[in-house]
Amino acid sequence: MTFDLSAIKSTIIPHKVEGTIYAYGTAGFRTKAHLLDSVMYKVGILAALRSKKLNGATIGVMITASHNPEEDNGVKLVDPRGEMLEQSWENYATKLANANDGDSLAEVVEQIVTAQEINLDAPAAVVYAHDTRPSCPELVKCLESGLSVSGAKATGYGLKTTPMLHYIVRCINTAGTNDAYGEPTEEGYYKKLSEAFMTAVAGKPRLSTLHVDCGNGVGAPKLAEFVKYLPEDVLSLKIINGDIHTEGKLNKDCGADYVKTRQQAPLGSEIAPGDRYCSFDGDADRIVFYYVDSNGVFKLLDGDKIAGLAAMFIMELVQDVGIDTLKVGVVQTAYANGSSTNYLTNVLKVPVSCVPTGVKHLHHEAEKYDIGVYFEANGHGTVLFSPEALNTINTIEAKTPAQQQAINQLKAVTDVINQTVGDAISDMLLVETILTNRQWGPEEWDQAYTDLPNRLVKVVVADRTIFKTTNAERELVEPEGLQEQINEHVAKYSHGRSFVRASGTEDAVRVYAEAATRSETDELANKVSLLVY
Ligand code: 16G
Ligand code: ZN
Repeated sequence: MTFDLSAIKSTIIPHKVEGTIYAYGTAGFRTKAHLLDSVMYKVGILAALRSKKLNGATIGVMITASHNPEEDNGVKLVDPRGEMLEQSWENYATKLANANDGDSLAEVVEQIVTAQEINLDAPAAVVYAHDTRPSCPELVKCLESGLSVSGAKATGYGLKTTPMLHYIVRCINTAGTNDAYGEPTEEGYYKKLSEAFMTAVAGKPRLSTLHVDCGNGVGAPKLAEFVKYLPEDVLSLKIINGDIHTEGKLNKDCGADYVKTRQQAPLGSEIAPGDRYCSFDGDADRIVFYYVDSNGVFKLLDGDKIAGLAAMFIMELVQDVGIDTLKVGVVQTAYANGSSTNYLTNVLKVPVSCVPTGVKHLHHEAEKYDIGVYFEANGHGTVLFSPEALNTINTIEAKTPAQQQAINQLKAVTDVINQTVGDAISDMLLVETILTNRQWGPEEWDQAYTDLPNRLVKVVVADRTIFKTTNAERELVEPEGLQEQINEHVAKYSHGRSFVRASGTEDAVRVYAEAATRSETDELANKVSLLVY
């Protein structure tokens, strides 16, 4: 169990390409897979140190590059309650990854140990999993070698979706407490979700078949396994793009990111009016829905639409249960469609917070509410119930059968939802719960509000770090004067809105624009892009 500081000097896996610089960003480390062997080894060390710091609490490591192309890969850490790695540790991750010889690596480890007052003899436990990328098996070995030199008790969970690993970490760390989250196994996950879903839709007729585009990723085999836990008359699913064995197919012209950014149906779908569709991304932590209307027009039901649906349903349930003292809130980013914010604020009359891009920001803000609904427009999100809210829901006594029914349903909803992180399978079940209870098709769901036309443009610039933002990324403070120029353009358009921010995952700047019509939106996006060059 001891940490062998001298051994890391001889076992270090150095960078393959000299001069590569790594950064632990919004999505952990993410780059071309062949550049990651050294990083994986260091992440093994980091995970062990994090676990030792937390007296042996189990830490998770997920190897995935989500919606990125197949040749990429990545890795991120999961903290004991299933959340993302605490932000203050991201810097340690970056420092470790960039240490390129045994001596400097040992030095960085010592710095972390001193700064965090870590007892190197404390126990360490780490669980890890990976997605379907061909590069994973090699990278897993590198991670294992870092874990081994750090004396961590390491347990591989093999192929998993990202949210499954988050779930498993939380289950392990809460086992035997009042706060136990479930069985820390894949089967335990399927059972918890399927049982909760059956309760949540009990007595309601099943909806038509939902086609699920799995982006040829890990969601496909896992969803195929999951449906075995649900009778056909409760939920009917049909998987498309479920080929995880043919090289080159992962996320290729399909999956949630493709559908959201192109605003078109994925390869392999033959979508007709009346059909119901959704898409997962490559590690199954994001989901978007879509359909074509009676005129054959493609319509997207993205993360904003899911947030609106979930907030509406949960607020009504809370009222039916008679616990509307609980404060419900919604968290969005600047990418949320203006119409969605308007709907939440003025129709549902629910408080809305706007935070910078990246799940950790949304998650933390959502924790400030009793029930916090958070979704990024790209389909990543979930609902958090505070311990007090859960306690209220679990202990309230019904005075009428109608109230009892509402309580049962709200309890089931808290179990359908993966509260550790956004989860495509769990979010899919939440949406199906609501649509089944309302007996709604996608068109009824879509009626809540009409999206403003919007455009997202990627602009490659010489140095994206000069773009500094404030006000949850909605305004630029630097380069000086640029925001005023953007404002001048925006003012000319009805419902105009535009903002510029540096990407956290790509070497580029993103320009977002929305306005009352498609042509005005395109014009505004163009004008702002020209300012940024
Ligand atoms: C990462 C984030 C995602 C965000 C995206 C923005 C997590 C787990 N993932 O993938 O939430 O939407 O970055 O990318 O936080 P960008 O900075 O390149 O626009
Ligand atoms: Zn993902």
